[in-house]
Amino acid sequence: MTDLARRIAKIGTCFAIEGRFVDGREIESGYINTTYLASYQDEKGEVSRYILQRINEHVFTDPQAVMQNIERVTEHIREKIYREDPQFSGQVLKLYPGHDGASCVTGPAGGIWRCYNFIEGCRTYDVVENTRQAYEAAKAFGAFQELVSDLPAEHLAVTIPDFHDTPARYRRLREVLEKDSHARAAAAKEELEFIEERADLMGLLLAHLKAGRLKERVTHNDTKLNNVMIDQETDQAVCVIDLDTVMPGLGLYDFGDLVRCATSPVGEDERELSLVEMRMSMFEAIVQGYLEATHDFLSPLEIELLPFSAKLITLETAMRFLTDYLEGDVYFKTQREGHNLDRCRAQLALVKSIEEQEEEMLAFVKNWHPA
Ligand code: GN1
Ligand code: MG
Repeated sequence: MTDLARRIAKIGTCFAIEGRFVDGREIESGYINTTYLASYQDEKGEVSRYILQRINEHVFTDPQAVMQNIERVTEHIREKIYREDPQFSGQVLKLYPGHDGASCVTGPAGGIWRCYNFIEGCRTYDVVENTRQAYEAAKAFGAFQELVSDLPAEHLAVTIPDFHDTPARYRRLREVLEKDSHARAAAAKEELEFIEERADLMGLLLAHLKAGRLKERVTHNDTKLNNVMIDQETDQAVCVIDLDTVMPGLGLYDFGDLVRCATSPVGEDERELSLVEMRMSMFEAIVQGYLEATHDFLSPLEIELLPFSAKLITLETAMRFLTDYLEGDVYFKTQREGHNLDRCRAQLALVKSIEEQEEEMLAFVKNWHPA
């Protein structure tokens, strides 16, 4: 057994998991938490797999509040699915508690850990391969919003304040730029100008919220494509994962983030910017999947703002990557020098591509009608 597998086995002993530990490895796709996949074998020889995950306490300063939100949301969804469609009850995230019944534990070498079931027969994608996957991912996030639409937003804690407050993200970028603690601002001059030119757009959604024209809902807040488990054989979306940022928010940011992650043919850190593109075919599939699940409860204004939300969240994400680059890469995990700057540049290329097609995107949304 490798040292890593041994460490994973030790963490696993903290949880109420049945069977004998047989194998463990790291899953490296997230930027924030540390995630391991662990396999256990029972007496009959059957293998069950679990996710063991360490919560990044630098990002989530109140892990208990995060866990409470997740418990509330998973229980709500499980009960509802069980009532309406019991066959799907195994395809929802389930927390395995520690031996004292708590939903998270302190690991043998420290850190706050939790354990989930692993959804079998599925995989995740960083880039969509076809419109079917885009449609399915959007339907899954839409269905998630629908499932929690009757859960009052105030029942959930705000675990990261101002998470999708784009003007606040801009202010923070400007503060970090002012300090320029790692002398990196000069490398990002063009990017900073591009962002500045769009400063007027940043407060639009929050202004609608403040004026009562948009409603706060329970939202996922991290609708990355690789947060949907997709069935390997049928390409059907089975389950939405990564519920750490589930909290009160605007549904539009969730939709927009999906367009950001699932329309470009290349990854979010692509260096060859000419390859970054908002593909209309993928956008149409996303609108289709999302609205099929949500049109009953979305307002006309929310529907009209869908294309704008894609531009806004992409700009916001670019600012977050740039802020982290200027601060010395302290928030997002990076794999190479300048990784956060590359990510920022790819996001801005996507903003440009969205702007070029915004009218067409709006026309498609306005013409959409339920079948
Ligand atoms: C982070 O952990 P992960 O990779 O799912 C981030 C998201 C960003 C995303 C960009 C808590 O998500 O907000 O959109 O990276 N999560 C947090 O890829 O900040
Ligand atoms: Mg996440």
